[in-house]
Amino acid sequence: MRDAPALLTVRAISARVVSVPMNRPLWTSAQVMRQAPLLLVDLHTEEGITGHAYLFCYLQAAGGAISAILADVGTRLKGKPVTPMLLRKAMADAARLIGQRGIMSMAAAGVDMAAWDALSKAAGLPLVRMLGSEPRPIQAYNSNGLGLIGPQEAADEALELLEGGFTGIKMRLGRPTAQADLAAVQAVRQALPDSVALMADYNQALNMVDASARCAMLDGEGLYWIEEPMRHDDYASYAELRRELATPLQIGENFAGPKGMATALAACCTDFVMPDAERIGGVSGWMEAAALAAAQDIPMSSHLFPEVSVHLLAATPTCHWLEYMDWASPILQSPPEVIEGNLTPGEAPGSGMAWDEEAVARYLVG
Ligand code: SMN
Ligand code: MG
Repeated sequence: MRDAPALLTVRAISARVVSVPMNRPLWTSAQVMRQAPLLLVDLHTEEGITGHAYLFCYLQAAGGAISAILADVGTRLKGKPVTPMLLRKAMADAARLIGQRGIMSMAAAGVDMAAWDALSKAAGLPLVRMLGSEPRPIQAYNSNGLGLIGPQEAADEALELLEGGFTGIKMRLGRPTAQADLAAVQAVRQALPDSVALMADYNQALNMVDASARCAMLDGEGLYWIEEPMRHDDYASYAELRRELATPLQIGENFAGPKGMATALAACCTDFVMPDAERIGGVSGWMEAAALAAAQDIPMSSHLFPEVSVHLLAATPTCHWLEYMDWASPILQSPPEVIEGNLTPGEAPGSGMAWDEEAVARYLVG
């Protein structure tokens, strides 16, 4: 019996770094960003279909580094079938000595997401249908802006962020004093209608002692979740903090693959999870993580990448909230639309992303 023919075969992988100005700066306790460094990944096939994915690189230099890794490792993928499981194994093998962490895992996630995009296009199906589900509206919270600004400014910006009918928004925390954070939370909460969920993100600003005091201070302030108050992987401290608080805890953007999430869940340290497509292992890693969350009935939200995440969440049994950022919108031919606070996966084959080449040329940096 001869082998079944491959649907698609990898011809090449190419990547470009763009630096896209943000409409609203991302002002976190760790870093202020005014430009989004994105790596646009294209997986070219012998059959003429190209799979697209982008990575958010945090530092522009990381974009160049991941691009160089893909140029090197990508040659190993040439001639292989576009089968996510096989490509994942090839990427893992290529990273066995350096380690499957950090930018190596981001590179692998980029290949995985681009492969799923190409496969879905070959099948003529949107990604959500390839994953066994179907398009439906997913509630989104507006995560643009709302950095470490003063209470009045924050309250004003919060109201602006409701445009599009959002039923949730996220503010950043981790100002120099607990009092300054409290004043900002109170001002924003008071300005928003009660029906709007207000999430808050510390970006790992606090140690356990401060987290305990500062989160207790915010516990009765109507926050929907408190995100990453401490170092992301100190699960024992998160478990302790969780026992002290009524407000749900949220972590997940730093889970390193589904195994990282499994370790966190075993520690019973969080109420909600929000994996990040590029750190959890692309589409393949996400679906494994979704199974873990489903097995324990943990509500699962997304981190960044609204374009792909809307497909993933629609195929996630414990789907919770989609994090909406507009950072990639300027370089996309059809950016996702927010309608009555929801994003809905389209019926176009793949993840629905196509580069606006004129815009890409404008923002190209590597
Ligand atoms: C965040 C921080 C830095 C870059 C992107 C996103 C943030 C979030 O932690 O959850 O939105
Ligand atoms: Mg966060």
